[in-house]
Amino acid sequence: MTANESYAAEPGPSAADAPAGSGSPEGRRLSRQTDGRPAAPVRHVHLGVGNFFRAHAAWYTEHAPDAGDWGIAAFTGRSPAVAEALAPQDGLYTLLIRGPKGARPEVISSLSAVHPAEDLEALRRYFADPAVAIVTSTVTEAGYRRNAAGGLNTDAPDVQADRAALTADPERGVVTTTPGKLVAGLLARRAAGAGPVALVPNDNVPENGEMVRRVVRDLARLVDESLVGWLDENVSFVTTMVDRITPRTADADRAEVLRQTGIDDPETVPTEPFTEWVLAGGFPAGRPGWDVPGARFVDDVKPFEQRKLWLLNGSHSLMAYAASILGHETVADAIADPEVLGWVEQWWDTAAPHLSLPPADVADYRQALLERYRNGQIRHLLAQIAADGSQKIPIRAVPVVRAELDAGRVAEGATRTVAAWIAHLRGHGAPVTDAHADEVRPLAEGSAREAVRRTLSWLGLDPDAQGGALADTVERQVADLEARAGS
Ligand code: CS2
Repeated sequence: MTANESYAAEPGPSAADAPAGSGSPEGRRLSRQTDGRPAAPVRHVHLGVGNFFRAHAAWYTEHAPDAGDWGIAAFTGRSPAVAEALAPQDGLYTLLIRGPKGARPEVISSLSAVHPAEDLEALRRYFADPAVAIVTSTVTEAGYRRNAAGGLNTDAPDVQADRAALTADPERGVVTTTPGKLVAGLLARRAAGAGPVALVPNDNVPENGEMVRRVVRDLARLVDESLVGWLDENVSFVTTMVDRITPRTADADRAEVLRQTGIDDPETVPTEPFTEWVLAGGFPAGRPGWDVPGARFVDDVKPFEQRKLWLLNGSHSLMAYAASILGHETVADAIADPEVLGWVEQWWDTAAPHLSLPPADVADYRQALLERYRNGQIRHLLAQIAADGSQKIPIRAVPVVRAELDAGRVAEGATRTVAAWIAHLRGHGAPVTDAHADEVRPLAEGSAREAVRRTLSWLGLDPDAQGGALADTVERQVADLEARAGS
């Protein structure tokens, strides 16, 4: 069965109906001896092991025909506890694939080792190993430490500290940022003569391969100019579009795994049946057969990236801000509200003409998205999606607002997402959690008019565009949403 065939198991009794005792922590723990494949030799390093990586790339490796040759060594990111929690279960965990009709647990064996983020000795050791061919990362948009122009933010104190540490001691300098770790690893690889490698970011950012190339080259230039030429010869930066809706783990997910399998897996990861991975770029030292479970290798990711960022992520952000103001908690709740559905459809109608994929593909994708959003087995919290709007709004909604302005229009379907974000920053709907909260929250202070003008300018949009119609429209939408708050 491929991942995109919907899983057709009949719903079982809910965990609440399970026989007494089956919900207790008496379940056994996962172990390679009884539940998974032997740990494969490490050929792939990952930075930022969270639920998404474990539902996505690790699943593709699990289903590659040569999985036994492609072990992953993963390093923690924002959830440092994962390394400790996975150790007693030999890196195994259960992926709970929640389709509309039921949930199917699957043990994933592809993580051969999990290290805490600060284990730089292990990181350098892997990079120096010629067997290691791939380095993936999912560290969120903010993790790459970019400035507004897309290069490395050399003013950030942690970037400066990494630069100083690597300049003073390239072999042992202590680094903390993602660009710092990649440069530290690449210095070790060059020193060991370990040959070419592919860096493969898996974050929802347009042209993510190019993004990583820029920040890595910028830091390399500051640390050791001669590394830049080596990078250009030896490192392939692969651009990707990644897609699989993966919420945070809830107690109900662990209870479902225990009920179905008798396994007590605190590291259960819930996900949906659908998955997509589109990649462009070379793998000079090889890669697993990820194409067999459905990954696509193309020359240009951009059409897929725009389709996904605008239609999926754009509507997610719209719902995260606007539907949470109406009191909805999850995507499935939100899309069941005809008013929210209308906003989402209006956004899609506005964005779709700016996509380059054939209209029939776009129509199919929209239909599939509605089915994915309506999957009530997935409790995807709007508050989770609302996080880090400062990184998301500029790439998910603003390009379409701008394309419409260029065509002489102020498109309400596109500006609503911006308006809803402004209302959110003003304290309505989902709480504000943002790596740049100190910068963006003040934008939305004061009267709605001031907030709109300041935020539009911050987003690089001219509030006076179309004779002031842009700011007027957004201000009216903010006022409408604020009037609905708590209603
Ligand atoms: C979501 C994404 O949290 C968010 O911002 O829009 O994580 C989304 O679920 C994934 O990109 C789906 O592939």
